[in-house]
Amino acid sequence: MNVFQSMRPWLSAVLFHRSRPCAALVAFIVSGASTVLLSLAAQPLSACDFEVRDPWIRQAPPSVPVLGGYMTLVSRSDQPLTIVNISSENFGSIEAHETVEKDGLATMRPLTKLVLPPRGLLEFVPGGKHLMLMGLRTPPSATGSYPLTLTDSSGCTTTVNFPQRRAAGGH
Ligand SMILES: [Cu+2]
Repeated sequence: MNVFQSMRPWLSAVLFHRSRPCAALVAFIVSGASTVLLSLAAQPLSACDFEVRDPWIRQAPPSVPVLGGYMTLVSRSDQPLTIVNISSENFGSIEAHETVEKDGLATMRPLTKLVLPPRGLLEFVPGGKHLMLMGLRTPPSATGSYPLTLTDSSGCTTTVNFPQRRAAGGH
């Protein structure tokens, strides 16, 4: 039994649990394995089928209890992709909301599901979908950003730094 065969059960476990460090392991393992698997290694090491672009958090004085967060979620999946959790050690809780106009008033409603269309986008912008970051526990990093961890329905997680940005307006 060669090394690759002995690792096969473990390799399939790794392939089905696609977090970032596991993808690095897969690339490492397949680099010595068959040419079929080599095509996997040629993929970029971003493990999840989604990507977070242009993340930012609206800068606010410490007295403001809730911060607004924005980003563009991009799917590389051919299937609808659901984000099931967004969390950060810096905040007690994070919710996704949508601002809607009702009787001439802007109100917010929680988004119960975050579904990205196949190979499509979900945009979080001021006045539209946004993240509400509540219960600040720890200040931002020295560079002024907050790490947020996003999890999809396959269990794949990615952590992205959200820098603070000055911007006028509400959520
Ligand atoms: Cu809100």
